[in-house]
Amino acid sequence: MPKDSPVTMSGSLTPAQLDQYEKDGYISSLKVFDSQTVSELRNAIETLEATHSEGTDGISLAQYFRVNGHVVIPLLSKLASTPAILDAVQSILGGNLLAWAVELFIKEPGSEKTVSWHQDITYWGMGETNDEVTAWVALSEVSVEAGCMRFVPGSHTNGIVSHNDTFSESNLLSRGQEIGGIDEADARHGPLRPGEMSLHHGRCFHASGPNRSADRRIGLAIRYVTPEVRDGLTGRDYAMLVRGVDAIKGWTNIAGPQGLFTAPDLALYQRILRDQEATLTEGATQDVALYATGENTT
Ligand SMILES: O=C(O)CCC(=O)C(=O)O
Repeated sequence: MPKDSPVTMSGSLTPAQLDQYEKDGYISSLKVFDSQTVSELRNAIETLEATHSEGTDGISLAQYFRVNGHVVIPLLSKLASTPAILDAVQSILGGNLLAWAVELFIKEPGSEKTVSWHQDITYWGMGETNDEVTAWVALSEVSVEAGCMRFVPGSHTNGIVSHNDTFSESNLLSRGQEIGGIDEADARHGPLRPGEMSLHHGRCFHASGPNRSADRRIGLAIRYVTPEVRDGLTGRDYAMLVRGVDAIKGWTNIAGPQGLFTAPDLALYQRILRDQEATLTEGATQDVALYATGENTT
């Protein structure tokens, strides 16, 4: 949104943008960061890659970047509270928001890594909720050539459809899960300039291609939920309150990290992994790494 746009209690999306999200299940090209901020954020991420190339506590940096990095890396936790992102998400989910996951999707220049057609919430143990939205922020040029996301407009009106586990090595998803039979002619590309974001619904079919550009393709995905999502669900899951209140407490509320890779945060990270693993791997026919960790050099 332009800086001078008033943000109302109902959030920053215009009625037309909200209608588009509700009709298509996604909306693209929303400006969040100026170019200076994007370059500082990219620099901070690449500095971490340089200083933590060995990982921490027996876990690679690539895994922290792909799974729950906001629990141990203050930068990622802080990004989940970016006002311009929350203002837009609030238009869709309302004023009580928790960040369930923060992930970096990095494809190196020339990478053949792809993401197959899928719905996000298939294995997340949240049921078929409408109350989960991903904000995906471009921290580099995310063109068609660089492997931006593609979406099937209106596909979020389906329930959760069946996915085949391919366990493909070139797939960035944990099980290489894919929805079969999608006609590419129905898909729309969602290219993003650095600092822009898209928002997508947890049941919207989406995918992405290889990075044929000469630069890294860096995307920050933040998964937002409402307190109601876990109302009545069994099992334990964790989320960080980023706006409003959680009066329901179906989520175990976590605070942001105390510092970079502190011992208590690393212990919490392990606990969350253990508790989430059973949900995310349920029904898999072979061992599943919680998420494929991409090809970061770390
Ligand atoms: O970054 C990508 O290519 C895919 C991201 C994705 O599937 C997601 O954020 O849900």
